[in-house]
Amino acid sequence: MSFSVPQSMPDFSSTARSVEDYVWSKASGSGPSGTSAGRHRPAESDLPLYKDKPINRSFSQRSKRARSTWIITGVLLGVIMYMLYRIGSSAIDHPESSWFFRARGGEGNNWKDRQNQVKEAFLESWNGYEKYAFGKDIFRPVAKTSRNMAPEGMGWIIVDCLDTMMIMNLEEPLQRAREWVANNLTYDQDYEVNTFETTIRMLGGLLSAHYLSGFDDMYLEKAVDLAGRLLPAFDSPTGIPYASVNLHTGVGIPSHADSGASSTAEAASLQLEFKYVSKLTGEALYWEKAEKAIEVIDGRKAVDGLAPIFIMPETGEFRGNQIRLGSRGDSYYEYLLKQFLQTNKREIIYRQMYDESMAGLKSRLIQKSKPSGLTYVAELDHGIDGALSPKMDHLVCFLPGNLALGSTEGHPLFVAQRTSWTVSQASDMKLAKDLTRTCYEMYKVTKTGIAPEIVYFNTDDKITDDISIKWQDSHNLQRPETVESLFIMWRITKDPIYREWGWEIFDAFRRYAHVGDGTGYTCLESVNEIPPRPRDNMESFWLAETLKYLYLLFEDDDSILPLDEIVFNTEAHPLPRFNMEPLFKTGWKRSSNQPDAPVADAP
Ligand code: DMJ
Repeated sequence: MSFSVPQSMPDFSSTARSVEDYVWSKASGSGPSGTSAGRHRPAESDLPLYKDKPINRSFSQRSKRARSTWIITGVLLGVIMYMLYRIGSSAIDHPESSWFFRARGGEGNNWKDRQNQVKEAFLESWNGYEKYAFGKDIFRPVAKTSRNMAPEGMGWIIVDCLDTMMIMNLEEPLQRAREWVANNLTYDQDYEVNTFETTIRMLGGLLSAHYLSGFDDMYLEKAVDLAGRLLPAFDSPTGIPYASVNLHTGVGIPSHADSGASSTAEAASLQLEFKYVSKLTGEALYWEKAEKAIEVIDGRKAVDGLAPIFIMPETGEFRGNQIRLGSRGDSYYEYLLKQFLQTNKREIIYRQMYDESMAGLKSRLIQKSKPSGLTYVAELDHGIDGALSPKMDHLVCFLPGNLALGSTEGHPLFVAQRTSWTVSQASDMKLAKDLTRTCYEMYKVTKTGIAPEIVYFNTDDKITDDISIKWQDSHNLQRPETVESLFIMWRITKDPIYREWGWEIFDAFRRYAHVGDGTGYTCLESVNEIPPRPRDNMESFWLAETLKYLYLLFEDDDSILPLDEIVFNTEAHPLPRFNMEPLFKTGWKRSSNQPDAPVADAP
């Protein structure tokens, strides 16, 4: 089997897709040609039925033809470049002063090489995992030990990084990973999982692997099985998902902490995955359950779109009044925007909610530190009218990338500015730039050059440091949010500073988080100790997100995973944008007095 990064995205609106939608609308009786005389209407227990679907084979064939053309063009260009280089360097004794050297950008033009170094870091981490922990959910690279979370393992690390291997063209390890998934992975286990984490990492990972592999049904089969096992999490009186669910018994379980409340981010960051399962299976149930959660949250009418971070599945009421864009709040805002993008900007309701929240963010949470005036996002510990806390989680650093994505909808900045460029778009982009700088500074201020989990910004005129770190917050968990934003900022603005910052961050990981004996990279106890003590663990998102985003940051070809054609889920798993018609629609309306929004044009 040969894997390569797709040169074009599958097109759900293609002729093949129309046939597919037709077949599926007939089969499910839910489309425009609804009645299905003589056809079997699938009951819920019949899933998965996707095996019967016609598959858009032309995608991989098109991709092969495009590859051949690129290879020939690439070889020719390579020969020409080599000849020019020889001419330039033989004419002048000191090549570094030659026109050709300068034209290449001097020492700076080494992004391919840097990208390869990221790939090597991935391979080293993977090889350590494969040698000492293959198939296990948790890997301690220093002790070289491992263990499972579920009795038979969840595929926690393997499934989370399948698509990174595809993107990096790591064919052999990918084959071994695929075999493990095909032969060893079962989700039929009497085990209670976190609904959100399992959805974004496992379901998202399988869906993305299905998509990037050119629709390998093995991954989809596992995904649909898992989605069915996760669905009972939504069976609360309100439709707000429970924090956990037992994969075998199919029982949703309220959080054991927080008085049974679900976190708002967790309840509202399942939609991209479940909606894509609906699209692939033609079965509306996943869609409906997932969107219901957003309807309930919107019904609580959070002031200025800033939702408290806990919500009760039993009543649909917020619990407490803490508001933040860090832990338990973050991806609620991310998925508002991305739901709008995922369905090709048809579901304007999510764009409205997102815009409302971003306006609330700007008016209530954005602050400047002293003395340097770094822009940061404060928290509200005591409700919307309470005092601001200058604490910011590293998790918030997803926000600059998200703001940039919302500003241009994934298009390059110069394109967006040419077509229509509103005050609000410009303001989102400005904030995105300012916050990206702040997130970078969170790395620069530490002794290792690696960011801690949480920082505090200074608001006092007498203190000279903008950023301070409490010892209990000084650990690093290999989190991706800053490099995620750097990647998006680079793609959208093309300002090379974002690549340079990403390289500095990667270099700091190599210096201080590298285990050193071929087992990869570890979390750290404190980013302000040299040498740092390992917090012996490799997070699955080190492979799934951090290294993937760094690799993509150093990729020159923007047609690889183009931001205006795909959406990354919150675990960095790319999923295609698609048209929801004819089978699906937004099944709810906002209860607040929102003006009717114009219907967005399909792209
Ligand atoms: C990941 O699982 C996801 O990015 C999630 O949205 C936040 N936490 C981790 C990474 O930090």
